[in-house]
Amino acid sequence: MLKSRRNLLSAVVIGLIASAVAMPSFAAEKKLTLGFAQVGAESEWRTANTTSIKEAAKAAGIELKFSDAQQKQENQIKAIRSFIAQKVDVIGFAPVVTTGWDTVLKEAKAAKIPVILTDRSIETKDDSLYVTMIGSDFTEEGRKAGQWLLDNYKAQGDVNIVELQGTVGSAPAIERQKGFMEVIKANPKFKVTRSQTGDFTRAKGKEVMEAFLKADPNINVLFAHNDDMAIGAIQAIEAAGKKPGKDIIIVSVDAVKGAFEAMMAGKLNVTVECNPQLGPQLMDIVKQVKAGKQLPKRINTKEGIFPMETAAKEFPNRKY
Ligand code: GYE
Repeated sequence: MLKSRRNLLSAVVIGLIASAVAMPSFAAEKKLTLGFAQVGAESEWRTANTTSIKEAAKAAGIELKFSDAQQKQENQIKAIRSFIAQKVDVIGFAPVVTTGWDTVLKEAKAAKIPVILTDRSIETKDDSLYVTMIGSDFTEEGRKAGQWLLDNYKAQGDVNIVELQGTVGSAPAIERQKGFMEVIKANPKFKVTRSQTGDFTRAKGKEVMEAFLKADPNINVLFAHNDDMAIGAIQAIEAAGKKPGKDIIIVSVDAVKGAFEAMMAGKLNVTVECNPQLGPQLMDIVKQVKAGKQLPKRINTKEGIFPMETAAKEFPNRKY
């Protein structure tokens, strides 16, 4: 009895010493927490982006606090403030628009929480407010869309182009438009006659295209800043008794599965790829930032372009 008590006691003592020794390494392995403020769930691209971030956080053993801002800047600002209050290790966010972030980012900086931008860039005079920005080159995407059009549309007379813009003030809307215009101005026959926002959604893409079709019976080309708006517009074009992909040539961006389906049905002519699978790269960067590594200010993702003729062959390989 006495002996076994002593044994028990020494076992407890050994246990305590072991756990004390194990303590520092246990502390070093503390899970990192990432607060991520997402734009919303406006498009197929966005839902694929969210899935990628959630899956990658799990795989990397990072605790993710996720917030959906429903495409509203004030909601993103609120989410960032709440991440600061919760003392997360790193904040990531995809800024819905480019301007208006300095105040909240200064608060994050004062709290010594590093910020990583994903997908969309911001405009600021103070580059120290974020560590790095990981995402696509939207201007280049716009150029690719414009170049495809110049190379493939056999213009007899003037080419009447309408444009469905993304969210007003967002980096992809500003830069895709810029890249597209930069390229098509090489041929003065190509003219953008109408341009309005469809906020990157199918419903608004459809609604605005309906208005375009009512106002103008002679539209030759639609340039949509994303596939969802193009898909909404396809419905409007069909409802107006026209053939999308033939009567009206459609050029869009993202290369989501829905666009491949539309291309295989002959209703969408081309989509420029924009890769939403930023999750694994983001988690890597979170770890590097916490390890004190120096990172470049901008990390670009690589992407291609898919014309209609390639859709059936590519479709089985598409991941989003
Ligand atoms: O093209 C669009 C989404 O910021 C790249 O946002 C992203 C864009 C994408 O809603 O579908």
